[in-house]
Amino acid sequence: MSVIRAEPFDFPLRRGGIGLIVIDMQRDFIEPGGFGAALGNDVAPLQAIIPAVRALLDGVRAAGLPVIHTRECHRPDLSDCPPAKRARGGATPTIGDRGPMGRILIAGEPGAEIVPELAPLPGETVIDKPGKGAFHATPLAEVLTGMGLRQLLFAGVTTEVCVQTTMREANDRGYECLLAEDATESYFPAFRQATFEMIRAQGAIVGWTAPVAAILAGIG
Ligand code: C5J
Repeated sequence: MSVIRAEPFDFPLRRGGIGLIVIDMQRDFIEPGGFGAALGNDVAPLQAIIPAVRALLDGVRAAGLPVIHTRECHRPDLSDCPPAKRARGGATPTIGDRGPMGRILIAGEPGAEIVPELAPLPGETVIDKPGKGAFHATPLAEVLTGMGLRQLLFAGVTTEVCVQTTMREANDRGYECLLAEDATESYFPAFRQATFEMIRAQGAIVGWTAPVAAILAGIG
């Protein structure tokens, strides 16, 4: 069996059973004028990972492996947005309000779209999710079962929120999960690093981490 050189130990690669989930690489988190910026964050570090995510996407696509993209967004009537979520953060504008890229985190608005460099290809699955985790109130569990996957690669933003939440949910569902270190980013560098350490602790209690180059070498 081939492996991906990873931490805390090599990731056993079960060919045919692995796919990539790219979490929330949306304009609302990555470009000025979106949700992330409205919360007072510098979005530049998130923009900087676009080439690494693209390299991972290209390699996974070239290997013929499935790709799933997620988008954190809500229905225009906000019926799937708990008032507590909308109220938190103290941001103005907030979810559902109008900003430079349309209504913030609302499906169909320009800000909710994935950045053009990472746009889904025809045939790739796109999951719109109202929560931080991608399994809550979405068909992701059924999609993964239908694809016959047992292992998942993860990339996207933000590391400690939507990426980690989804990775933990997948881990609990029995998937072996590997996070691409240089293809994920946080508005808080210390949170990103802490997430890596939490994932890898106690013998890969949530999963593995590895650089994109190591992943590409393993799946190539
Ligand atoms: C956040 C996300 N951070 N995609 N969303 O609100 O991580």
